[in-house]
Amino acid sequence: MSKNRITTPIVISALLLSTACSGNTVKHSTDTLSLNNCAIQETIPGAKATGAFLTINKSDDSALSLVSAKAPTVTNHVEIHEMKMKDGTMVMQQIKEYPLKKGANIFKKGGYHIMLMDMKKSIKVGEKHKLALSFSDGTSKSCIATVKSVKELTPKGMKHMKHMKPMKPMKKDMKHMKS
Ligand SMILES: [Cu+2]
Repeated sequence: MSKNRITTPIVISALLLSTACSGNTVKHSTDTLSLNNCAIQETIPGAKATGAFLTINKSDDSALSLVSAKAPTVTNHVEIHEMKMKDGTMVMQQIKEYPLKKGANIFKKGGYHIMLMDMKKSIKVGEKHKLALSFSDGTSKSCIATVKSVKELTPKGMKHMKHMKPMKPMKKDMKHMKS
């Protein structure tokens, strides 16, 4: 009994201390991240949305998430998307945050990507637009994304993927997925 009474305050103060310490010593996320191969896909005629792709390289294993993105010269509506199997079809849907791992975090066509929606205008190959990313520690970092063609941004073998029928293990996994 008396042991518990003593333990609780110690745990709390240790937690407070560790929070205070990490606040002082943790690196600014912009020091640990580099944004590479920033690109936006050209708009297909009639489309008001397109994808933005890049690789976020993280030099340490501190906890940090990508929480939002902006492309002010193109749109005011940007989302972070994931690709998911749903009822045997590959669909994309918004995620609130993307936890960054140490090393390369790749946003590409067919995988995690930045979705530019409700676009003000169409964009053409060769144009450059600022892509600004915001992180869970309140910092942000930007890169200049080059507009590239659909062909250039489509990973090899992706067309083949479309023709594949969903396999049974995928359907089984779906049951465990939320939303
Ligand atoms: Cu998307």
